[in-house]
Amino acid sequence: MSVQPQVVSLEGIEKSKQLAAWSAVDNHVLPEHKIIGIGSGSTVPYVVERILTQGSSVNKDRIFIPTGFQSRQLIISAQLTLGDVSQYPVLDVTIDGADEVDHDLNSIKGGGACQLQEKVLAEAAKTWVMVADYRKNSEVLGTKWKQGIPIEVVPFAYVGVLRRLDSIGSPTAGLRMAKMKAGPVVTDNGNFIIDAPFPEAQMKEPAKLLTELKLITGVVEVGLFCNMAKAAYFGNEDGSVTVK
Ligand code: ABF
Repeated sequence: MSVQPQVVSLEGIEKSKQLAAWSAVDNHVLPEHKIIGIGSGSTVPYVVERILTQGSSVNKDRIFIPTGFQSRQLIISAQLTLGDVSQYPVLDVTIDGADEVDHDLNSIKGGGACQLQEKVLAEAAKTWVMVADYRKNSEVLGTKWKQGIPIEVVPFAYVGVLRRLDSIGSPTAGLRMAKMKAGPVVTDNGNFIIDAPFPEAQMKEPAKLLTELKLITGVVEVGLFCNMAKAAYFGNEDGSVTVK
C-alpha cells in the first residue's frame, strides 16, 4: 500500500513558527529588558510581531541589535530603535532562529549565511533563546538538516579549507553557490560559505567538532552553537509548543 506523503499546509508551518516566537517572547522578553538582540531567518519576524504587541510605552525605551541586513531591515520597518553591538556589547536577551537543534540545545545555524554575527549576539546576550518550527526539533544534528554545517571562510583560503574538511570527514563539503548568479554566496562580511556534511558519529559530539573546525586556518566562524542557549521553542502542528 503506497503511503501518500502528508502535505503540511504552509499555514501549518508558518503558524508553528509564530507559536514558537510568541511563546519565547512572552517568557524571555520582559518589560525590564532594554537591549534586545534580533536574529535572522523566517521565524524571527514573528518575534518582532510579538514584541510590538508589548506596546510603544515599553518599546520606546528599548534598543534593538541586528544580526545582519535582514534583521536590521526588520527592526527599521517595525520602527523600533536600532542599535549596534559595539555600542551595546551586553544584551539582556537575544532571540534567533535555527536550522536544527539537538537534545542538548546544540544547534546548526547559518543556513542564512549570518552565523558570525549571530554568534556574536548569542555570546553578548545574558539570555539566548532559539525559536523554530517543529521541523528543526531533532535529537542528533545532521539527521534533519542535511545541507551540512555552514562554515564562513575567507575567500583567499577556501580551497585549503575544503581539502582539510575532506581529510577530517567531509569529502562532500562544497562552496555555497548563489541561486541567482553564477558565483559563490558572499556574506555580510565579504566571506564565502562552505557547507560541510559530517558523519553522525562526529555530529553526536558537536562541541568537539566545533573546536576542530575553528582551528582550520581560514575559517572565520562555524555554524555550530554549543552550550549557549537557555532554551529552544518549537511550534508544533497541533498548536502546542515544545520547549527544550
Ligand atoms: C537563522 O535562522 C539562521 O541561523 C538559520 O539559518 C535561520 C533559519 O531559521 P528559519 O527556519 O526561521 O528561517 O538564525
